Amino acid sequence: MKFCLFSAAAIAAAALAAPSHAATAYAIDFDSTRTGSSSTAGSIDTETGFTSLDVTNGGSASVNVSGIDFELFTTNVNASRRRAGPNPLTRDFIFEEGGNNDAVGILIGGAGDLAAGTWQVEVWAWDADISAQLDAMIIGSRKDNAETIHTTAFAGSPTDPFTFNLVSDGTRAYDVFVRENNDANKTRMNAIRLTLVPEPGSLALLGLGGLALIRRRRG
Ligand SMILES: [Ca+2]
Ligand SMILES: [Ca+2]
Ligand SMILES: [Ca+2]
Repeated sequence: MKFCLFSAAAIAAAALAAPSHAATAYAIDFDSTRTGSSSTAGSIDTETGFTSLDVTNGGSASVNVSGIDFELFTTNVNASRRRAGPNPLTRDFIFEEGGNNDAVGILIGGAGDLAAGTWQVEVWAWDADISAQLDAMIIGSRKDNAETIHTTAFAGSPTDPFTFNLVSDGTRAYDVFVRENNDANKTRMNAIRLTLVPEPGSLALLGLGGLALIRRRRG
């Protein structure tokens, strides 16, 4: 019997073992000083609790957060803007427009970088100056470049993200993208946040493991 309890503790310890990147949340605000195609008179304005990714010059801008390189990617030539409103998170963004199926996105490092588990993904997509044209955008994710589409009809929001779950196996490469699905061929991406969802099974095992340790000490 004691052997069984010890096994439970060992399994619980394994569940606790830190992956290569142990962070349980990544929050990135795409920031830009670009107020026009040839003007960068704005200021970098980062939302509280978010890491700044300076996308002023677009391209493949990147930022390392807790060991993972978050890097922009795009289907064509991307660009950024900073608007007057409405808040530090959604006033600045990377964008792509002009062509059918134009998309922008962000790589979550490379193969094996995103720890195994279920991640809640929040994507902010908004542009206060052209909000009426953003009547529909596609939000998707990729696992080794294989797409999963999570919505085809996100109309954007000055405050609220589109939210979905992404399951990582801890070995593949993942990314998240926004693709136009509107007559204006316009897409925007303002910020992203990933939050690890606790696994009920792991919590149960941890409870068992803790119990086993207590019993061993008493026994
Ligand atoms: Ca932003
Ligand atoms: Ca910002
Ligand atoms: Ca279109």
